[in-house]
Amino acid sequence: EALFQASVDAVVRGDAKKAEELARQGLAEGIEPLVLINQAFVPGINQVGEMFGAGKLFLPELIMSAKAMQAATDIINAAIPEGNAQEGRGRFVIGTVEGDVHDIGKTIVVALLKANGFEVLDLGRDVPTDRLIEEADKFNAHIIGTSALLTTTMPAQQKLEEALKKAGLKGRFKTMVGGAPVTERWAKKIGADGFAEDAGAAVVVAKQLLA
Ligand code: B1M
Repeated sequence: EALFQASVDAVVRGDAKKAEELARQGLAEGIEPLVLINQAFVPGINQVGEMFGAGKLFLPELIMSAKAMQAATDIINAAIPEGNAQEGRGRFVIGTVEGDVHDIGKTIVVALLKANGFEVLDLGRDVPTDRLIEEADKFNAHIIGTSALLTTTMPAQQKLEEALKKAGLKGRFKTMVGGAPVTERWAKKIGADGFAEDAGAAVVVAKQLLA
Protein backbone atom coordinates (compact mmCIF):
# COMPACT_ATOMS: atom_id res chain seq x y z
CA GLU A 1 0.00 0.00 0.00
CA ALA A 2 1.60 3.23 -1.24
CA LEU A 3 -0.27 5.31 1.35
CA PHE A 4 1.32 3.33 4.18
CA GLN A 5 4.83 3.92 2.87
CA ALA A 6 4.12 7.62 2.27
CA SER A 7 2.85 7.90 5.86
CA VAL A 8 5.97 6.25 7.28
CA ASP A 9 8.07 8.71 5.27
CA ALA A 10 6.02 11.70 6.46
CA VAL A 11 6.54 10.75 10.12
CA VAL A 12 10.25 10.06 9.62
CA ARG A 13 10.68 13.44 7.89
CA GLY A 14 8.58 15.12 10.59
CA ASP A 15 6.16 16.53 8.04
CA ALA A 16 2.98 17.11 10.06
CA LYS A 17 1.03 18.63 7.15
CA LYS A 18 1.68 15.60 4.97
CA ALA A 19 0.95 13.19 7.84
CA GLU A 20 -2.42 14.89 8.42
CA GLU A 21 -3.24 14.79 4.74
CA LEU A 22 -2.41 11.07 4.53
CA ALA A 23 -4.42 10.30 7.68
CA ARG A 24 -7.47 12.00 6.12
CA GLN A 25 -6.88 10.25 2.83
CA GLY A 26 -6.59 6.85 4.50
CA LEU A 27 -9.85 7.35 6.36
CA ALA A 28 -11.56 8.59 3.17
CA GLU A 29 -10.40 5.41 1.45
CA GLY A 30 -12.19 3.44 4.13
CA ILE A 31 -9.14 2.03 5.91
CA GLU A 32 -10.04 1.00 9.47
CA PRO A 33 -8.70 3.57 11.98
CA LEU A 34 -6.66 1.04 13.96
CA VAL A 35 -5.23 -0.54 10.81
CA LEU A 36 -4.29 2.91 9.59
CA ILE A 37 -2.54 3.79 12.87
CA ASN A 38 -0.76 0.46 13.20
CA GLN A 39 0.33 0.00 9.61
CA ALA A 40 0.82 3.53 8.32
CA PHE A 41 2.01 5.52 11.31
CA VAL A 42 3.40 3.29 14.10
CA PRO A 43 6.17 1.86 11.86
CA GLY A 44 7.28 5.44 11.13
CA ILE A 45 7.58 6.56 14.74
CA ASN A 46 9.24 3.23 15.65
CA GLN A 47 11.83 3.85 12.96
CA VAL A 48 12.42 7.34 14.36
CA GLY A 49 12.76 5.89 17.86
CA GLU A 50 15.39 3.43 16.66
CA MET A 51 17.33 6.12 14.83
CA PHE A 52 17.18 8.37 17.89
CA GLY A 53 18.35 5.51 20.11
CA ALA A 54 21.23 4.85 17.73
CA GLY A 55 22.25 8.51 17.68
CA LYS A 56 21.41 8.85 13.98
CA LEU A 57 18.83 11.52 14.67
CA PHE A 58 18.54 14.13 17.42
CA LEU A 59 15.94 15.57 19.77
CA PRO A 60 14.70 18.41 17.50
CA GLU A 61 14.00 15.83 14.77
CA LEU A 62 12.39 13.44 17.24
CA ILE A 63 10.10 16.27 18.33
CA MET A 64 9.15 17.10 14.72
CA SER A 65 8.36 13.44 14.05
CA ALA A 66 6.35 13.18 17.27
CA LYS A 67 4.31 16.22 16.16
CA ALA A 68 3.61 14.59 12.81
CA MET A 69 2.61 11.35 14.55
CA GLN A 70 0.41 13.25 16.99
CA ALA A 71 -1.29 15.21 14.20
CA ALA A 72 -2.11 12.00 12.33
CA THR A 73 -3.30 10.05 15.38
CA ASP A 74 -5.46 12.99 16.55
CA ILE A 75 -7.33 12.85 13.26
CA ILE A 76 -7.60 9.07 13.26
CA ASN A 77 -8.60 8.81 16.94
CA ALA A 78 -11.39 11.31 16.28
CA ALA A 79 -12.71 8.99 13.58
CA ILE A 80 -13.06 6.07 16.02
CA PRO A 81 -16.76 6.00 16.93
CA GLU A 82 -17.38 7.04 20.56
CA GLY A 83 -19.28 3.93 21.54
CA ASN A 84 -21.99 3.87 24.13
CA ALA A 85 -20.90 4.43 27.72
CA GLN A 86 -24.46 3.53 28.75
CA GLU A 87 -23.48 -0.03 27.91
CA GLY A 88 -21.92 0.14 31.33
CA ARG A 89 -18.73 -1.69 30.48
CA GLY A 90 -17.04 0.05 33.37
CA ARG A 91 -15.16 3.14 34.43
CA PHE A 92 -11.49 3.45 33.52
CA VAL A 93 -9.08 6.07 34.87
CA ILE A 94 -5.91 6.38 32.84
CA GLY A 95 -2.75 8.46 32.82
CA THR A 96 0.88 8.49 31.81
CA VAL A 97 2.95 8.16 34.98
CA GLU A 98 4.79 10.93 36.78
CA GLY A 99 7.90 12.20 35.01
CA ASP A 100 6.78 10.85 31.65
CA VAL A 101 5.27 12.97 28.89
CA HIS A 102 4.77 10.28 26.24
CA ASP A 103 1.07 10.13 25.50
CA ILE A 104 0.47 9.22 21.86
CA GLY A 105 -0.06 5.52 22.62
CA LYS A 106 -2.15 6.17 25.71
CA THR A 107 -4.47 8.41 23.72
CA ILE A 108 -5.05 5.60 21.22
CA VAL A 109 -5.88 3.26 24.11
CA VAL A 110 -8.40 5.85 25.39
CA ALA A 111 -10.10 6.14 21.99
CA LEU A 112 -10.46 2.37 21.72
CA LEU A 113 -11.75 1.92 25.27
CA LYS A 114 -14.39 4.59 24.63
CA ALA A 115 -15.32 2.97 21.34
CA ASN A 116 -15.96 -0.21 23.29
CA GLY A 117 -18.34 1.31 25.80
CA PHE A 118 -15.98 2.16 28.66
CA GLU A 119 -16.40 5.44 30.47
CA VAL A 120 -12.87 6.88 30.50
CA LEU A 121 -11.32 9.61 32.60
CA ASP A 122 -8.05 10.56 30.93
CA LEU A 123 -5.77 12.42 33.32
CA GLY A 124 -3.20 13.11 30.63
CA ARG A 125 0.52 12.78 31.16
CA ASP A 126 3.01 13.25 33.97
CA VAL A 127 0.35 12.25 36.52
CA PRO A 128 1.48 11.80 40.15
CA THR A 129 0.49 8.57 41.92
CA ASP A 130 -1.61 10.38 44.54
CA ARG A 131 -3.62 12.10 41.86
CA LEU A 132 -4.35 8.81 40.08
CA ILE A 133 -5.75 7.41 43.31
CA GLU A 134 -7.73 10.53 44.25
CA GLU A 135 -9.34 10.78 40.83
CA ALA A 136 -10.09 7.05 40.72
CA ASP A 137 -11.81 7.40 44.06
CA LYS A 138 -13.93 10.39 42.94
CA PHE A 139 -14.77 8.75 39.60
CA ASN A 140 -15.54 5.49 41.38
CA ALA A 141 -13.35 3.72 38.83
CA HIS A 142 -13.21 0.00 38.27
CA ILE A 143 -9.77 0.10 36.67
CA ILE A 144 -6.73 2.37 37.01
CA GLY A 145 -4.49 2.16 33.96
CA THR A 146 -1.03 3.60 33.62
CA SER A 147 1.24 4.10 30.66
CA ALA A 148 5.04 4.35 30.99
CA LEU A 149 7.39 4.80 28.03
CA LEU A 150 10.67 5.24 29.85
CA THR A 151 12.57 2.59 31.78
CA THR A 152 13.18 5.34 34.34
CA THR A 153 9.44 5.98 34.88
CA MET A 154 8.25 2.36 34.96
CA PRO A 155 8.91 2.25 38.73
CA ALA A 156 6.01 4.68 39.15
CA GLN A 157 3.71 1.81 38.16
CA GLN A 158 5.13 -0.18 41.06
CA LYS A 159 4.73 2.84 43.31
CA LEU A 160 1.03 2.90 42.47
CA GLU A 161 0.65 -0.76 43.47
CA GLU A 162 2.39 -0.07 46.77
CA ALA A 163 0.33 3.05 47.46
CA LEU A 164 -2.92 1.18 46.76
CA LYS A 165 -1.89 -1.64 49.10
CA LYS A 166 -0.89 0.79 51.80
CA ALA A 167 -4.22 2.60 51.55
CA GLY A 168 -6.12 -0.70 51.62
CA LEU A 169 -7.51 0.01 48.14
CA LYS A 170 -5.93 -2.86 46.22
CA GLY A 171 -9.21 -4.77 46.28
CA ARG A 172 -11.28 -1.81 45.17
CA PHE A 173 -9.52 -0.97 41.92
CA LYS A 174 -8.06 -3.30 39.32
CA THR A 175 -4.85 -2.05 37.72
CA MET A 176 -3.56 -2.28 34.17
CA VAL A 177 -0.12 -1.34 32.90
CA GLY A 178 1.19 -0.65 29.41
CA GLY A 179 3.74 1.25 27.35
CA ALA A 180 6.54 0.20 25.02
CA PRO A 181 9.06 -1.07 27.66
CA VAL A 182 6.38 -2.68 29.85
CA THR A 183 6.00 -6.46 29.77
CA GLU A 184 3.76 -9.15 31.20
CA ARG A 185 6.67 -10.11 33.40
CA TRP A 186 6.90 -6.58 34.84
CA ALA A 187 3.16 -6.55 35.45
CA LYS A 188 3.40 -9.84 37.38
CA LYS A 189 6.44 -8.66 39.30
CA ILE A 190 4.77 -5.51 40.61
CA GLY A 191 1.39 -7.15 41.17
CA ALA A 192 -0.62 -5.30 38.52
CA ASP A 193 -3.83 -7.09 37.57
CA GLY A 194 -3.42 -6.71 33.83
CA PHE A 195 -0.98 -5.91 31.06
CA ALA A 196 -1.68 -5.06 27.44
CA GLU A 197 0.74 -4.92 24.55
CA ASP A 198 -1.35 -2.56 22.43
CA ALA A 199 -4.67 -0.71 22.32
CA GLY A 200 -6.61 -3.67 20.97
CA ALA A 201 -5.33 -5.92 23.74
CA ALA A 202 -6.10 -3.22 26.32
CA VAL A 203 -9.80 -3.51 25.51
CA VAL A 204 -9.72 -7.32 25.71
CA VAL A 205 -7.87 -7.26 29.04
CA ALA A 206 -10.13 -4.55 30.50
CA LYS A 207 -13.19 -6.66 29.67
CA GLN A 208 -11.54 -9.70 31.27
CA LEU A 209 -10.70 -7.75 34.43
CA LEU A 210 -14.36 -6.82 34.87
CA ALA A 211 -15.85 -10.17 33.91
CO1 B1M B 1 10.80 9.62 23.71
N1 B1M B 1 11.84 8.02 24.22
N2 B1M B 1 11.87 10.69 24.93
N3 B1M B 1 9.78 11.10 23.03
N4 B1M B 1 10.14 8.47 22.42
C1 B1M B 1 11.39 6.74 23.69
C2 B1M B 1 10.40 6.06 24.63
C3 B1M B 1 12.78 5.94 23.54
C4 B1M B 1 12.62 4.42 23.61
C5 B1M B 1 13.48 6.36 22.22
C6 B1M B 1 14.81 5.72 22.06
O1 B1M B 1 15.76 6.18 22.67
N5 B1M B 1 14.97 4.71 21.25
C7 B1M B 1 13.57 6.54 24.71
C8 B1M B 1 13.46 5.82 26.08
C9 B1M B 1 14.68 5.03 26.46
C10 B1M B 1 14.54 4.40 27.79
O2 B1M B 1 13.56 4.39 28.44
N6 B1M B 1 15.60 3.81 28.23
C11 B1M B 1 13.02 7.95 24.78
C12 B1M B 1 13.68 9.05 25.38
C13 B1M B 1 15.08 8.79 25.88
C14 B1M B 1 13.08 10.33 25.51
C15 B1M B 1 13.66 11.58 26.21
C16 B1M B 1 14.37 11.32 27.53
C17 B1M B 1 14.58 12.27 25.19
C18 B1M B 1 15.32 13.46 25.73
O3 B1M B 1 14.73 14.42 26.15
N7 B1M B 1 16.61 13.36 25.71
C19 B1M B 1 12.38 12.44 26.40
C20 B1M B 1 11.69 12.12 27.74
C21 B1M B 1 10.64 13.11 28.11
C22 B1M B 1 9.84 12.65 29.33
O4 B1M B 1 8.91 11.90 29.20
N8 B1M B 1 10.26 13.08 30.50
C23 B1M B 1 11.54 11.97 25.26
C24 B1M B 1 10.59 12.76 24.61
C25 B1M B 1 9.82 12.36 23.53
C26 B1M B 1 8.94 13.32 22.73
C27 B1M B 1 8.24 14.37 23.60
C28 B1M B 1 9.77 14.00 21.68
C29 B1M B 1 7.97 12.28 22.02
C30 B1M B 1 6.64 12.02 22.78
C31 B1M B 1 5.50 12.88 22.30
C32 B1M B 1 4.18 12.49 22.92
O5 B1M B 1 3.94 11.35 23.28
N9 B1M B 1 3.31 13.46 23.04
C33 B1M B 1 8.80 11.00 22.06
C34 B1M B 1 8.55 9.86 21.23
C35 B1M B 1 7.53 10.05 20.14
C36 B1M B 1 9.22 8.61 21.43
C37 B1M B 1 9.14 7.32 20.58
C38 B1M B 1 10.00 7.57 19.35
C39 B1M B 1 7.76 6.86 20.15
C40 B1M B 1 6.70 6.69 21.25
C41 B1M B 1 5.34 6.52 20.61
O6 B1M B 1 4.55 7.46 20.54
N10 B1M B 1 5.07 5.33 20.04
C42 B1M B 1 9.78 6.27 21.57
C43 B1M B 1 10.40 5.07 20.88
C44 B1M B 1 9.53 3.83 21.00
O7 B1M B 1 8.71 3.67 21.87
N11 B1M B 1 9.76 2.90 20.13
C45 B1M B 1 10.54 7.12 22.48
C46 B1M B 1 3.87 5.05 19.29
C47 B1M B 1 2.74 4.57 20.21
C48 B1M B 1 1.51 4.24 19.37
O8 B1M B 1 3.18 3.39 20.86
O9 B1M B 1 3.45 4.57 23.08
O10 B1M B 1 4.20 2.16 22.77
P1 B1M B 1 3.26 3.25 22.47
O11 B1M B 1 1.77 2.79 22.86
C49 B1M B 1 1.22 1.55 22.47
C50 B1M B 1 1.49 0.40 23.46
O12 B1M B 1 2.66 0.56 24.22
C51 B1M B 1 0.25 0.29 24.28
O13 B1M B 1 -0.76 0.67 23.37
C52 B1M B 1 -0.30 1.73 22.54
C53 B1M B 1 -1.01 1.69 21.22
O14 B1M B 1 -0.82 0.44 20.57
N12 B1M B 1 0.07 1.07 25.50
C54 B1M B 1 -0.76 0.66 26.50
C55 B1M B 1 0.55 2.27 25.84
N13 B1M B 1 0.07 2.65 27.03
C56 B1M B 1 -0.75 1.69 27.46
C57 B1M B 1 -1.52 1.56 28.63
C58 B1M B 1 -2.29 0.41 28.81
C59 B1M B 1 -2.27 -0.59 27.85
C60 B1M B 1 -1.52 -0.49 26.69
O15 B1M B 1 -3.06 0.19 29.87
C61 B1M B 1 -3.26 1.18 30.84
